[in-house]
Amino acid sequence: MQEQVKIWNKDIECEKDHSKIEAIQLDRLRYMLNKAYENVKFYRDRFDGLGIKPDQVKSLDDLKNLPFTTKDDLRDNYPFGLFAEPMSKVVRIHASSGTTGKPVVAGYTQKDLDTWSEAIARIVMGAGIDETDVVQISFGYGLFTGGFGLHYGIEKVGATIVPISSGNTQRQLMLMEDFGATGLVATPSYATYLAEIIKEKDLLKKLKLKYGLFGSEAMSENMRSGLEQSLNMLVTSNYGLTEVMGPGVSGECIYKCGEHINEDMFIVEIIDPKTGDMLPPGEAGEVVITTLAKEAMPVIRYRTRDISYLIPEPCKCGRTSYRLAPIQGRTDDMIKIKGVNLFPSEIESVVLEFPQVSPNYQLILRRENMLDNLEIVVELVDGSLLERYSEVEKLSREISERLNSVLGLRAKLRLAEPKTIERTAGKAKRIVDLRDIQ
Ligand code: DLL
Repeated sequence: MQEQVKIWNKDIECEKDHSKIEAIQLDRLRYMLNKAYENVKFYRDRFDGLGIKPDQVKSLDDLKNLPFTTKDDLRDNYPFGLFAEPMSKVVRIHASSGTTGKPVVAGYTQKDLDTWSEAIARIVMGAGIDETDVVQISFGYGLFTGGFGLHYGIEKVGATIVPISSGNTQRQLMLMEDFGATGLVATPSYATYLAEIIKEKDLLKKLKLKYGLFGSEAMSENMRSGLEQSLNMLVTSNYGLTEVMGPGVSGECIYKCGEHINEDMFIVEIIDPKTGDMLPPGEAGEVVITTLAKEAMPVIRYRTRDISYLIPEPCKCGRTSYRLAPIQGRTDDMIKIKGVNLFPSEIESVVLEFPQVSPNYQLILRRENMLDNLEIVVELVDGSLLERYSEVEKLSREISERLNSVLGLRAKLRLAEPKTIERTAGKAKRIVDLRDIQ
């Protein structure tokens, strides 16, 4: 069936004259900079230290003269040091899960929550959702921004929400069938797990799924097409991070050709991670985000560590906003093996070309003889293959050759029994780094 283009806020999303959006951006940027300077000691000290006054920013181009904000800056100001509003105006706190140390905290005023719902309403409608849909939200509801973040935007477009949160997979599937969910909101990893059980139980024919709105982690094209097939749905990705709001920065429309940025709410730049210089559209580098519409916690030039590039051309859906290409990975997840730099998603993409392997994999890093070594562990779809030695050998050889020819990567490959890699209801842990504990 031909998918229909749906647009929540035509005035903003389809503005033909991009200079009008840029005028909004500049206006909001100048307001936000002054507010951050007046109310947040961290920004005031930093600007004063560099001899910069917010009023010196006269054009969007001047943004490049402003200092970056990093995750360490957020940690140093934990928990509420970057808030630009008194706590009496802050109505919600979220925080990133952060595996070590203190989490990154985000605060929201009532107006921020309204802005957030608007950002999400545009994204989910772009991905196909409207008031006729029943959407199961399988993101965690809690400090994580995913559950609550998607919730209010989906409610705003009038869809029926099933706020089941993450985990309890059997119950997820029962309600998915009983309530006739047409939309699923989850991480691609959790969707992969759900798809696995759906296949085992032969449930697909009982489900009405049409749209998968996935985010919070990278998803290769091969992972996407696998999910589209196994769940018989249109899969889009949407992007965001706790530091600047949560989900809502950008999202793919039904044409899946880059994520439309909510440009009146965020300025997204791409920089060279080494030099900090701004890069032109089309060139990949680190995503840097400035918030334009956050009251409680404005963030100036936040270095996300995510790698992507900008696509300026208008999309055939009618939206004119710049798009963000799929996030390739995070600079801190980049693996360097024998002089080759790689993101997990690149390895994923090659491995998933082979129908004999499932989308469950792990990358194990070890240090041997002073060198970093990578072992790629991939689960087989059919465990009985392991009993047929020559077939295993052949498949291993084919995958290894493909990894070498596409990525220049020579790594140990292990084909594992099905279900030996831990499943997750949230973000998958792809990299297991054993280098420091050997
Ligand atoms: O993951 C916010 C979110 C929730 C986005 C739900 C989309 C859907 P954090 O936990 O702070 O926030 O993690 C942010 O996750 O810097 C990226 O590295 C990664 N990430 C988020 N969305 C995508 C995506 C949420 N669509 C970090 N593709 C970000 C690739 C993503 N990576």
